[in-house]
Amino acid sequence: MVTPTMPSQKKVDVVEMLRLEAERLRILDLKAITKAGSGHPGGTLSLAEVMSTLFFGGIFRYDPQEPSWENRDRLVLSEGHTAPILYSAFVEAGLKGWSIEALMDLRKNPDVIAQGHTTRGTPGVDASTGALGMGGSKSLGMALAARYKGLDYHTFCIMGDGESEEGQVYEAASNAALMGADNLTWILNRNKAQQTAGTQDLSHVRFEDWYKAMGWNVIVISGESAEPAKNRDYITALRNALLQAKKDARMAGRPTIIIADTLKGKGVDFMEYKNQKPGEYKFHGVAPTNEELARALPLIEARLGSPDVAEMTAFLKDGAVTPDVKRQVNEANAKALKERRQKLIDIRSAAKVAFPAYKPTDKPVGTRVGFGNALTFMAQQHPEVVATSPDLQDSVHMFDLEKMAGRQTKTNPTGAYFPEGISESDAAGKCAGLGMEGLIPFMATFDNFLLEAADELQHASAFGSFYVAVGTHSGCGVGPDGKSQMGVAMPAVIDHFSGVNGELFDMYEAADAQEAAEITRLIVEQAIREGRPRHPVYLRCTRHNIGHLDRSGIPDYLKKLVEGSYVVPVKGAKGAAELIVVASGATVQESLKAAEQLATEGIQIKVVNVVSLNKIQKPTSAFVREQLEDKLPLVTVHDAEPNALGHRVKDAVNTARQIGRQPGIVVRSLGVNITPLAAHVGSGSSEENYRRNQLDAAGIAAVLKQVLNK
Ligand SMILES: Cc1ncc(C[n+]2csc(CCOP(=O)(O)OP(=O)(O)O)c2C)c(N)n1
Ligand SMILES: [Mg+2]
Repeated sequence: MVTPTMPSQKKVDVVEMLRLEAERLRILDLKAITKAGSGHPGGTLSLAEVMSTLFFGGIFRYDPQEPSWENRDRLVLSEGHTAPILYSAFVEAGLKGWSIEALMDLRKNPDVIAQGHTTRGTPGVDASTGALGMGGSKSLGMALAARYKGLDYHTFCIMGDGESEEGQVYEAASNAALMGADNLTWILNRNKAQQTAGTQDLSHVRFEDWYKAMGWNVIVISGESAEPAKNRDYITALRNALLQAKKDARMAGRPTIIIADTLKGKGVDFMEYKNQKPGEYKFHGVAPTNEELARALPLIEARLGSPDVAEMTAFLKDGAVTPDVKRQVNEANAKALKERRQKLIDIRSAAKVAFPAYKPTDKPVGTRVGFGNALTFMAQQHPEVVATSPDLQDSVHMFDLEKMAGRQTKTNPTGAYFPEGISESDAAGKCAGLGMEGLIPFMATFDNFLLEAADELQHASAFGSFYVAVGTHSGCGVGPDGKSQMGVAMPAVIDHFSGVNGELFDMYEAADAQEAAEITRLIVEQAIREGRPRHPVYLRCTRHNIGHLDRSGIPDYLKKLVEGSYVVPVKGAKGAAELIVVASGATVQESLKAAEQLATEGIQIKVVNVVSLNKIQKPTSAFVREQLEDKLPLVTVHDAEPNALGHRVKDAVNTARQIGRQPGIVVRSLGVNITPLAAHVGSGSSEENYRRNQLDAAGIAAVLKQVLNK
């Protein structure tokens, strides 16, 4: 493996230069925050030495001319509010796109690159952060992607001590240890304080014990003082620890955490945290005034002195990779990537896997089965497909994928199944990291348990991460397990993350197992053909068994699937329809049965299957253009919270009006009633739960007749 550049000047005192550079970063950082008039000086000041050492101490591999160089090391600043100190390092490193002026535009408006919290798209920023607790999982996903793809980049993540109270940090730490992710190094900014209090006032965890107990390699270094001699010792220890962590990569079998024992506000006496009582420390989230800045700068400058400008400039330049090393790194990684890809293909080639092909007469199955079988097939075809499930691998049908492609462990880096404990947030965040590195990750759990990762899902849509979140066991059809296992809210939740036009989240729900398989194939093939989308994808499946639709009367079925909805022919229907039933998922077939029953009574119903509930409202959608009928009333049917589908169909009706059509109105939205005391859902058969919510064929037919006054 190629090692990164090292500051090469023989005569230069590297540690002293890093110390001086940390002080220069402090000055830039405080000036930017003061100018912005808002920000987090305390946390940023405690990270000055970390940034200086990472970027200029021969640790972090980067090319300032190509900030998104594919073989750069990765850095996730999980405590995203400390962004200005990272930006200051970018400026000093001469990262393309950055300048003092850009830094001084901090927080100015949504166009500036110096956003208040680190945001992807900014040169040098590898992950969007700011909602605390989420960066660790992303860093883990990035590190595991490197291992899977055979690449040698190292992933770093910086976290706050207060931030570490977030449960997801534990989830990610536990999984990183399980996976033996030794190409991953976390740096804990143990500066003793958080927003409203000292960290000891809100948590008594001893990080060294905690991480050791989880199986991490733990290094504690002391850096509470900016006094030059003490700070030199800190920087020396920090640099050695970071060098060691990189050296151990792919050998140690466990991730490293460097607990950097610092002080909040380090280096500016009146900004330092000094065991103030809760509520009394000022400089967490308050920018210095101009007067405070004027008092702070001399304190820093006194330790900085006046370093030789030419020497400093040369030293900073030396932090970057040289063209020679870059070439070697590129060559080595291109070769490794090619070899690994071939190996992944070879491993999978022997397995006999077929794409699902259900016939209408086949035994009913849950749509999850169609999804799981198709996923195994797609993973065989495309080694970019990887999968995880928080301890529900059996329920979500991912065991076959593991059998075919192997389980990812420290001794089996080619496994496409990435095991995960009962940690939905970490699973989702890890998938975001895997997706950022070009893989096609699927994360599956019960539909209801996706809610545990709601912050990650929202984050993925807001910041454009790609992975596929699959919710199986959806709706009240789950049956005997009862209400806590019934996912009914997720379609509405995801829809609300998907933007006005649904462009921030692709949503799919399958009406039968074949449809789940086709959607799975569609998602993978689109990502391969058109490149990874800049948004996540949601697929909703059932646990309970449902029959198979007869698609023989549906021409161009796959094209219709892409359009987001299609008309399902009703057997025995004659003449013009009197009402449109719009259904999604498992209730499509119940609606169809209801329509077939009513057809025998001379009542004509049109049935539309909505595959993507957030596509139908667009003016270009097949639903608006072709499937709505003038004046016909609409009834929506969904095994979910009723307004999810109901709301989008109403949107579609509005859109149709705007383009000059005369659709009828939505008269009823059938869905699941989870009122605590009403006993509409609970343990019992799927049929019974459907019956109680009028989601079964008989219930739907009764509602339709009532609406039509028949
Ligand atoms: C999920 C979440 N909750 C709350 C906040 C508000 N917040 C921003 S910084 C902070 C304290 C962080 O403390 P710590 O991790 O110790 O950071 P540092 O001391 O380095 O500033 C809080 C509560 C947030 N950004 N995200
Ligand atoms: Mg802190």
